[in-house]
Amino acid sequence: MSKDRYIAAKQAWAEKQKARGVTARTSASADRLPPGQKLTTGFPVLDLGVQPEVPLPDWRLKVDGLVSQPTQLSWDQFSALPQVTDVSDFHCVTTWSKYDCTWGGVAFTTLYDLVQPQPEAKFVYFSSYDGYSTNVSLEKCLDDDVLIATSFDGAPVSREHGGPARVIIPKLYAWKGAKFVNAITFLAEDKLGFWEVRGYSNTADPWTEDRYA
Ligand SMILES: Nc1nc2c(c(=O)[nH]1)N[C@H]1C(S)=C(S)[C@@H](COP(=O)(O)O)O[C@H]1N2
Ligand SMILES: [Mo]
Repeated sequence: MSKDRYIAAKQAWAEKQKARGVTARTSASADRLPPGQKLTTGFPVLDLGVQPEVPLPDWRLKVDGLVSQPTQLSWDQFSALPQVTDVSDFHCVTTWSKYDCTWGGVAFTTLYDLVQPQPEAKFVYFSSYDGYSTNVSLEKCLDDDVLIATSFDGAPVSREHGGPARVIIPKLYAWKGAKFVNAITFLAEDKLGFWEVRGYSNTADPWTEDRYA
């Protein structure tokens, strides 16, 4: 499917769900699988039909916006930051979930400390090499399981899964984690990302089926 048709189809789906009254639900599931999700053992690929090829010498991560120390990191500089590993579950809004993903990389809080956001910074906007973007409140980004991941299950994150580096925010639906990330911008006002402007929830909590805005 072409990129435009794919986006149009996904947007139409969101509108149909909304018309059926499926927006936020309050029924939370007590077990590990969020309501409305099905467990998968594979690892589906979701993208915009573009998997940009970014050679490591060309890769950059810009961290800017309302920060005291804006920076642009090369791959070597990024790799020299403290590395962490976290095991988490992955929930895609299209109803599949995957358990026990082992992600390795740099904690969001490490970048936060590096650039020293100003007190007015309350939102984070992520931009990617494929033109994707997504937005998350700063508060949600500061959980210790939020990573800029460069490895998955012990191997470099593959290109189809968003390598060289992708964001992982396990407590939110996976569209909030930008694959192929290349900029992280701290903002005072919220700014909607790619799917958020197309009908997807701004808050994206899997446990309340917070799928569509
Ligand atoms: N840059 C970029 N990041 C993205 C996407 C995308 O299309 N482009 N899709 C999002 C969606 S909808 C999901 S479910 C996950 C999918 O990650 P996966 O392809 O590794 O399963 O990436 C998210 N991050
Ligand atoms: Mo998704």
